[in-house]
Amino acid sequence: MRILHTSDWHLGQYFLGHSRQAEHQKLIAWLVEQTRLHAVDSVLIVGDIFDTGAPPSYARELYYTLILALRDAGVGLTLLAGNHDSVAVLEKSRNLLTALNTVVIPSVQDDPNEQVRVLTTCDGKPGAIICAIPFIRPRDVLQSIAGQSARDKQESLQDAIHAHYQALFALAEQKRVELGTHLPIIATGHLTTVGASVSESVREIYVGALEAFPTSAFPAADYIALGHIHRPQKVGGLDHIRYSGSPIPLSFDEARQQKEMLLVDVSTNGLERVTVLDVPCFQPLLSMKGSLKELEAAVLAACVPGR
Ligand SMILES: [Mn+2]
Repeated sequence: MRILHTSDWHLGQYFLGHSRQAEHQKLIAWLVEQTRLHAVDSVLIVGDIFDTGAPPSYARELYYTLILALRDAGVGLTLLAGNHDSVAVLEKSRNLLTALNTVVIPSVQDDPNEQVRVLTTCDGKPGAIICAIPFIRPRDVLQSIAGQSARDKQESLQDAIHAHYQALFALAEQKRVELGTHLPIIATGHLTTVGASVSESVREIYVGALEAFPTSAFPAADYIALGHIHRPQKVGGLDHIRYSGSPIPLSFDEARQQKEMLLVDVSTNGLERVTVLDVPCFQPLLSMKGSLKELEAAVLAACVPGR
């Protein structure tokens, strides 16, 4: 089956006094067209769907527009919460969205079966098993222990996240046996891994608790779809552990990055291939430095049509 991996949409971002609404509208239209052109079965958005915990109405409207458009296109959608998302906001419409072919995972669930799911192809056949893991808040997996040092806390959080991945992966393997076909297993995550390069708009998570998760602590999934880091990249040079990055630049230091989404083909043989889809730039960003006089000239030069 073919999965499209993206993350960090930040719907509702208010960037230096400007709304990103028009860019996100174009992005949704572009994405829906890509799913048609490339025969995508299922889309994964790996966290930071919204920019803030209290997204403006137009951002919620964009969210529903995206969900309806993919439903109409017959494409599955799995949405994971990121550190910017409010668990309560995503939780509120979750049951309703189930009826629209959309799975929303706002937080770690009490019943692990909620997070280990079969992804189907457009024609309804099982294509993969997903361990749908959102941004993990320490309170989701840890009980606080009095007298722990900062270092102890960091270690126990890392151990708890590792245990969560292993438990879901074991459940996925069990489901695979029950289904009787060697379905590929995909895992997700919204976190910083060791060695990933960040940008200005990435809010540090796990400060004082866990700064970066070691790549070796992930389970042996066929593909690990990550979010949180806005620059697209492979992790540790590995083909199967990747950040898709954000689809639009969210800070000036991201302006020169070619933004991407990833087409991930998996089969009963595991990961077949990952194809990079370049996202068009819907709104160029430019930062310039200089005296007022120099800036005036630079702004005029930048405004020349066709530049
Ligand atoms: Mn983000």
